[in-house]
Amino acid sequence: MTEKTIFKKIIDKEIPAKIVYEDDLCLAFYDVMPQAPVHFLVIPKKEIASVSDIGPEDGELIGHLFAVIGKLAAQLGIAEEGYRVVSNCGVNACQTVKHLHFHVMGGRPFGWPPG
Ligand code: DGP
Repeated sequence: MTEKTIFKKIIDKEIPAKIVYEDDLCLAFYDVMPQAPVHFLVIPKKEIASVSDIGPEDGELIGHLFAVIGKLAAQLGIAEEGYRVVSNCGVNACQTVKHLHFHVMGGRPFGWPPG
């Protein structure tokens, strides 16, 4: 059996996290290495390794995750000035945790294109 990812352990409440929001399908919690004044992660409870592993059957779930992102961004006060949503996928994008996650960052300006 493969070892649980750190995010699966957070879902299973085996390790603590500063949880922002939780429902049957997803969990949102603050990133331990924040890159912005507000930086939280939104993850599905379903174990999907990365964007590359999203299937057509996940359409409703992914839509739900983005609805949650928008709602939390508004609640946490970053929606008006704008925020960035990022999903690192694979080695070149520096994905370190192989459980699909969306970084939601706000409270400062972000450059484009990214470095
Ligand atoms: P990445 O896989 O590169 O998209 O980033 C994973 C992010 O997860 C990284 O910004 C740090 C964060 N992270 C890693 N381990 C933990 C943890 O145990 N708790 C929390 N809250 N965040 C974590």
